[in-house]
Amino acid sequence: MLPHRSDFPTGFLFGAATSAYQIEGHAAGGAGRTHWDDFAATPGNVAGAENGAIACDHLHRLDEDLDLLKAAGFDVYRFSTSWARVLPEGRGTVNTQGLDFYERLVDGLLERGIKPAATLYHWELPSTLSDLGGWRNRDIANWFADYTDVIMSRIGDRIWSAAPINEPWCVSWLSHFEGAHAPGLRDIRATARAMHHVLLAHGRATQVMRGLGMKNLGAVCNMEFAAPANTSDGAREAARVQDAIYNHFFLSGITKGCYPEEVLNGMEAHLPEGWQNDFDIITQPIDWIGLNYYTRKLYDAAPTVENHPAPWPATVEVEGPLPKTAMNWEVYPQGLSHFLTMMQRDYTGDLPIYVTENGMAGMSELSGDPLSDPDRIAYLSDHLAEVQGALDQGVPVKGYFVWSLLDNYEWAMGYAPRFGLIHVDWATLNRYPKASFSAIREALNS
Ligand code: IFM
Repeated sequence: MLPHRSDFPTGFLFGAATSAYQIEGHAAGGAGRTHWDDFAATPGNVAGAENGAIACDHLHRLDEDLDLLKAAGFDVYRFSTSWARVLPEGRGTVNTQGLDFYERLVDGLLERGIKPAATLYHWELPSTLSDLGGWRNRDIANWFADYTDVIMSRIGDRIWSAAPINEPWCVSWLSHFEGAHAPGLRDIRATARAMHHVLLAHGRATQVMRGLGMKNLGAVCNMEFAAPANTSDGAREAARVQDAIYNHFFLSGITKGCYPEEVLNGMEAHLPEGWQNDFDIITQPIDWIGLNYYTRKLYDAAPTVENHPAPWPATVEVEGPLPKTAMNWEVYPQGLSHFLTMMQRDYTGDLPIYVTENGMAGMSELSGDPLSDPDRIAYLSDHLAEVQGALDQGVPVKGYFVWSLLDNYEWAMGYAPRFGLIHVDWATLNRYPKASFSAIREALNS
């Protein structure tokens, strides 16, 4: 059972979130190749070498999907625009079909009384820009600013809120240090550059959108609760370092104009020259901050390698004991209120906070009408209770977005994990609402 709309402050917004490459069907509509197409085509990177070529075919089923958002009673829809759909080569020639599509999307939302919340980058970098070094190349900040200008000159006047980049940690650390997402690098210098440039691009895009007269601009960071795997000093230190990398680096850069000491200890030597001079751009004023939250991780000190100390950050992940989702992620709702209160206390004060993503993946064994997904309802309910707890403590949480409206392309895991309130049959692409969709509809419409 989900809490009702009336259990939240008046004006609290409920939304659903998706992203372009995960649902649109990237092969259609004149979009250019992206580094995710390249990454997925490389053996071993993605389950079944699956990519986003068809995904949910949202491009051709836009009205049906917008009707589902409306039927659920959502106030706001968080979607992303694809850089490679707007500018297939990353720069230069505009794909007018792409601009037309995003205009239809925004107008379709407004016609249905739903607020459009746009994200400009949710991971599908045009391959041509990847060839030039992608997020390692400082020029990306200006390429991104130019793309922002093109898309927002067309739809910015009707956008309710906008954020430049989804989850800077994934764009940089996960993709350049862990090699788990495109471009699949494992290189500390590339990582440091990507971590800094992603924030520079955030700042440049924010400047462009302000220049266009847009309001309600924010930033979306993902966070994972980092806990020591045992009581040793080594485990405590490992959790502290991972917490700094994951949960403080980006927020600190954007809101305070500095990076945490624990991260600089390992990364400073690899940051681009003159990084300290970029904070005027990075700390552009924002109107809200978004938190994407799913899980916690346990850490221990990495063992020595042939008597040599493990290189920084010298941490290893340890499997945790809590129940897990289909992503093998522990369910740890308490982390959500932890981060909401931490963000307000240490970084953002009175700035509105939105939970811009939260949800869980199941596998496909669903039956019944509507399709039964009690674990998802419990997950959402437990996390919404943590939001209520934070509200009770005075944290200015203004809204909550479920990830995700539809089952979709879950990046390196392909199409097996299903995050949707709506089941998508991958053979027919038909949509089937799950019980969690009905539970949301009751909670929002009653
Ligand atoms: O599917 C992703 C999304 O693209 C970004 N945030 C986390 C989700 C679940 O892994």
